[in-house]
Amino acid sequence: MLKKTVLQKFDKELFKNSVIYNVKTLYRKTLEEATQQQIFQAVAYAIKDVIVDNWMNTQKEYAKQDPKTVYYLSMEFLMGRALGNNLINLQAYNDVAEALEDLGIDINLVEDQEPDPALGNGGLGRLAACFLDSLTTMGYSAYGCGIRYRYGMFKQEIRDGYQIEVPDNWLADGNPFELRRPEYAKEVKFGGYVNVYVDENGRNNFKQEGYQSVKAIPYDMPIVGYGNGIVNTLRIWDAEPVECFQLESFDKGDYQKAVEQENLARNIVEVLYPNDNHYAGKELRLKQQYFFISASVQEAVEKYMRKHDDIRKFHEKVTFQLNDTHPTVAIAELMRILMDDYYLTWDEAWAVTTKTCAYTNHTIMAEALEKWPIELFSRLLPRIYQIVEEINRRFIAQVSQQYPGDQNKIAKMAIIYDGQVKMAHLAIVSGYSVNGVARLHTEILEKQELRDFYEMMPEKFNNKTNGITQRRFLLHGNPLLAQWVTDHVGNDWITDLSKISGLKIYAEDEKAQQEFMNIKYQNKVRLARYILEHNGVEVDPRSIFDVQVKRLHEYKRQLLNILHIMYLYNELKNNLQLEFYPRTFIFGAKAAAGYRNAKLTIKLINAVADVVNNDPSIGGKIKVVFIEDYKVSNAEWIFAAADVSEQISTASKEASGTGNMKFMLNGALTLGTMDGANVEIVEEVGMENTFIFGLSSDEVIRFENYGGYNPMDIFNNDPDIRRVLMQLINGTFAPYDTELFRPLYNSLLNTQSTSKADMYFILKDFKPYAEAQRRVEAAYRDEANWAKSAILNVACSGKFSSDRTIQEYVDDIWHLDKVVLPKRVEKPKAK
Ligand code: T68
Repeated sequence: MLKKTVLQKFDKELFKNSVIYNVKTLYRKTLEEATQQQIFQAVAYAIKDVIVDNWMNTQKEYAKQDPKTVYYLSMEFLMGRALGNNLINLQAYNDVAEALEDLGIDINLVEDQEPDPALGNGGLGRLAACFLDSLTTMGYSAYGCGIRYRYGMFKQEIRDGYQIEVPDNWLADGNPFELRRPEYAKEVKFGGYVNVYVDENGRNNFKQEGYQSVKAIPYDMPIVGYGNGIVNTLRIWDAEPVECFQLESFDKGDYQKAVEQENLARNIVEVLYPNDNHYAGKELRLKQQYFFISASVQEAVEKYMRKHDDIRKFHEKVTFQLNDTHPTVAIAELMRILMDDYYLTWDEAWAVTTKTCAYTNHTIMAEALEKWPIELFSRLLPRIYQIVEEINRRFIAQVSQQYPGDQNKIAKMAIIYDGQVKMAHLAIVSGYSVNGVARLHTEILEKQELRDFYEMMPEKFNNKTNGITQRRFLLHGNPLLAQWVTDHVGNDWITDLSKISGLKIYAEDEKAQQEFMNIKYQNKVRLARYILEHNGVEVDPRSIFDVQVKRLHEYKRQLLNILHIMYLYNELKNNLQLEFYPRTFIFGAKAAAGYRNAKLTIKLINAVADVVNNDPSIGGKIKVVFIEDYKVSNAEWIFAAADVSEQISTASKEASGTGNMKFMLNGALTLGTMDGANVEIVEEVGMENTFIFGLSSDEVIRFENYGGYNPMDIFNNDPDIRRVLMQLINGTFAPYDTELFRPLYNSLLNTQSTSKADMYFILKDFKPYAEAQRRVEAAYRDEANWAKSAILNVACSGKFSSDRTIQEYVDDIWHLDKVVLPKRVEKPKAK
């Protein structure tokens, strides 16, 4: 057991004493007197103590071995709770559970006390968290760099069927795992103007003057590798006012400025923007971006220079991965530091920058593309804007040379055009790698969305299909199935998910099938209990659990799902004797606060739930549940309990999806379109173990290019669909306000001022979806065959580990060195 040699042995008695001691010194209480929250804090500090030793040791080793380091720059890290995950990765979960039991404490209750850090919206933020787990487990030197938002993603409450956003004060009780590092504070400058001075060497020196500044203070969170003693760092920046202005100095005219700076600092990290796949163009958002990027890039350069003397070789030891365009100002910030602080020439700085920065694209949705108005960008970041202008000028010269006389190329490709700064163009032109997040998505980027760039610089483009960490989403989230997998194939899958393919030989084994279905049943019971406690709805764990959990967005088509439920309900009401396998439809989704149709869809789901769940005539055959406040911690339980995984986005719109992989790993069968990573899931597990339906991405794109289709034809010719649509506006589900759902009806049938009717092809895909749902029901009736498919899904999920994804990033893009810690020699204890 190599693992035991690098880890300090878990000492149960020591741990128990440490918890008791922490409760005493933190709260002046005994264990019996302490609240649950206080016990959580005491346990977390006891664990942190162990982690910090490994953390120091890792960083010492990095200093010695000097490996190349990736800085994963991201506005979002959707970490989820740390305690359980840290225990899993320390391989101490069971030991700690036992030790706590000795003290009369239930580890589940302790875990449940931790606020769920939600510094992200959805897939993009959670991907960043999975990547940190994989990087660390695989022994790569990495920093996550982000923002310590005071308020993360809002908490969702459902009142009268509507979503209410409640602020998420996740730091209210303090965060036991973080460390404040004021010694690494950085100054970040906004506004003012740029002056040029010629220095004694005849060089132009650019100086930003008349600016406001903010102090960035880093907070470090440990990222624990699985069983290898390695601990990387998530560094999130808090903002504080700079101290140099005293309020007494107002008589010097600085008072106003001091107050403004104070407000700037207060506002900048206040809250995460709760929009996914949508760009709102808010000034404060650009401030957030530059704030954390400037601080992170400054620190990366300083750290490098503490050990090296030639900044021209920066890219040999450091790489920046830009998680979408949100951190793209890093390009200009690095150029600025190299030229203004280290006196590199433009060409020298450009040579370093273009070998340091790499960009990941996460969406082709037009409304998500970041385009900042020049006026705003140049006012807020005057020096950065100058640099972007120069990058643009040189790039346009290059385009003109390659495509002489082609003004259209310039119009399409310029970084600055039409009064806007296009961040994706800046990232592509200045980076050494551009990647999509699933094969289909990368193909669409190359052939459609970024075609001009792909033609000009094909060598930069590559695919990195997303992945998820099996440590959180199976080992921690589904302990029963994890143990069952280990019993059958050993435990290597924990760090090498390809090993899970060993399960294939059990797919047709009757005993294995029964054990699998029994575990699924127990997980459904666990979720049913959660639903009863949190929603007051009773659901039958013997029914099919059909689940769609993800952000609410029109392209993800929760509306298709609920319209189909309305249709099923009509079918049942028409014929109460209908053969119908009981089904529980489970939804979980947050809608961006200002997204009208998304919020109305939540109301519709709850309105349908109200009617269907309370109609005794259908004998409980359909239940509809909307799980409030979908987040990482309840997600783990939901995946574990799912039979059917709804992945029904309009083909071409979902870049990858990662929930689809979490369901698969937990043995749910995918009901989906050929979109994003679904394509690769089907390729791994076989069409026959999934339920695929609907338009292909090529068909969708063809319709889009030729002006869409006419949903009225479907409305007129299909009485089932017509009935469902009429129920949106005749009060069936809103008798008190028949007009309530009119906007949804209109989005499907009427061309809106800004969009086409049924932009997401819901009516076009409706009948194929209903047909696929019939296949699901038929398949579930054959329990042995269902179990076989479910086991095969688990067995074929190996590709979707983020360990595989990270290894591809390392091999093709980052070229990091693998770090192995020297084995610790355990001193023999004196008798
Ligand atoms: C998601 N994007 C993709 N964006 O939609 C999903 N956007 O297909 C993919 O699997 C995932 O990224 C990981 O690659 C997002 O989650 C956002 O959350 C977001 C946030 C801010 C602004 C724009």
